[in-house]
Amino acid sequence: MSGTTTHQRLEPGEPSPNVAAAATAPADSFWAVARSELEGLPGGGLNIACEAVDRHVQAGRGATVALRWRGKNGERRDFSYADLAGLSNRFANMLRRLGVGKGDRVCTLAGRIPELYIAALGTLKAGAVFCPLFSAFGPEPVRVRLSKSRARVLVTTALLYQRKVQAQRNDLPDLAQVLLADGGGAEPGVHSFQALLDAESDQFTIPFTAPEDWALLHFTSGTTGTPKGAIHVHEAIVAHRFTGRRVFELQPGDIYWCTADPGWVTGVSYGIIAPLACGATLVVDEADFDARRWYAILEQERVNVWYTAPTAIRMLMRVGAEAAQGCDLSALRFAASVGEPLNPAGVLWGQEALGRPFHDTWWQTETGAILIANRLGQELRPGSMGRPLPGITAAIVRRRPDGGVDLLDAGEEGELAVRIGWPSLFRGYLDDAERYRACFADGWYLSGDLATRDAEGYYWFLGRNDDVIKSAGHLIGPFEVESALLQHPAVAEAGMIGKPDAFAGHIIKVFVALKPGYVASAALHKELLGFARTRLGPAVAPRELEFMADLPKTRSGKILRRLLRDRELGLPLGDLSVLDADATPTG
Ligand code: 6R9
Repeated sequence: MSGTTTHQRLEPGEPSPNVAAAATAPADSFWAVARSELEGLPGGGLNIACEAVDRHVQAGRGATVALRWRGKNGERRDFSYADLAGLSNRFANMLRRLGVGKGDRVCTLAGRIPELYIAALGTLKAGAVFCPLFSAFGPEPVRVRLSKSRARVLVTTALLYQRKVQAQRNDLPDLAQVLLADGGGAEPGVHSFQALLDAESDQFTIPFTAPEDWALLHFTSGTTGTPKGAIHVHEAIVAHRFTGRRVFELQPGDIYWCTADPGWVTGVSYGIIAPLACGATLVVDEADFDARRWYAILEQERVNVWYTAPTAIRMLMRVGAEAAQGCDLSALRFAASVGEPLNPAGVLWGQEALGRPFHDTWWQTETGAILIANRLGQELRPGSMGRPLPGITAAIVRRRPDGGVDLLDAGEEGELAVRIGWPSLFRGYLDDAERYRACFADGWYLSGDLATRDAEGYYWFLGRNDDVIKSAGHLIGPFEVESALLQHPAVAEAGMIGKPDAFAGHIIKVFVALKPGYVASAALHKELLGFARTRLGPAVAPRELEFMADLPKTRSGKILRRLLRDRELGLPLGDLSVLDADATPTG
């Protein structure tokens, strides 16, 4: 079970504070028009999977390929919209048989395998909440997320189950069923995904799901505390589809490839939902980054629209534009990027290598969909994230001590804020109403990103105002990393920073103070890095570790990670008045 909480708990379907405000926001009529383009369910209901899959079958597009899967070892499987409708119906029937229904959480822990996509859509059809976990997480982040989400069902593979979940089943009393994509288990409650699906009918009537019913749960990180579960509702599909059409200009039949893993928000909003909602063919590559493979996919699949990330772009740049030479990329109409700052060189390199510049886009787990972008047909400003989409009002603000915000002028640096009232704004952090409320002031959602706006309304990213980092595009919070190290008997204190890296953007570095009786040594250094990696998994593991006598802290005992970072980077150390006098950094 997740730990007890003192915070107010939102229940599925319960209106959250911003919803009422959203109804009166000026942008509302705009979104009402976007909403009217959707199919909906009888009686005013809305269901993401209906819009993403079933409506295309009903419109006679059932034979169009919805998902083209390319396996690690060269396998290829095509799933038409009709196939996907039938398979997700089977999954929804199976959930019903298992007693899993409205508001229940269904998690996946898997690479990019077809079962994940079937589970996601089937979960949404059943009115349950889809919660993806990244397959490169170690046992610790997996347990925390399964526990916090109170997952009833987990879809995974035999290997991932055995490595990351099995030993922790006793700590997960809510997890009643585990479905293995690659076979069954002798263990009770562990089933073969395929066998269960085969036993079900491919006909299913989606039960009524209200637009405000919970649909997606995405864990994300902040500076403090365990990961936060950002809740999205079925209404979010309005923004998914709208941005698919207005940013990517996706039409039925287009070939679209998003390289993001569905373990993170981009891989769900734009790696499953938006392209399907637009009737496109979604290309899914199971394999990890490989420049030649990627160019071959762009060429062979005749990809029209490509959505990737700065880390991948930097890796392609390293291999050199020559690798793309001789590839026929003439089908590519639009290339875009998200997740980290994309510098002008990356934008222009796209033009050189692919014949298309990369268009930067900005959004977050909490915003659910792209809000700011460089769009086709508008002037592209390399290095800028672009301009707010129609229906979105953004601003640069400064928080006032009284809890309100002041709007700043063009050219001034401040926090990027967005006027509430768009459909995919998150509706809460699971079990944490207080942290949710702290994201809003005076009718604005405060992003935590620092930026400026130029005279023409383009937004320019400056950094974050917290201690969270992006490593290879993955958002990582210090609490999780430091907590894992603190489990080692030798560790008294740990502080995480992001250290700039030419490819990953940042790598994780930790500073460690040892308990009395322990002595820093090369052997302990190696042991601690290995200890962290075993628990956290490769995606979240620190790459560098440094011993310190004491970590710099505020008088109230909070570790000053910014000071650690500035010191590491040789930057001026700024205002040290908050420092605890006994804990000035050594060395
Ligand atoms: C979609 C996603 C959100 C954070 C965000 C910001 C960073 C996203 C960016 C960008 C610079 C861009 N970020 N897009 N930074 N330029 N175009 O990535 O969601 O994982 O929640 O991360 O990513 O710092 O606040 P999420």
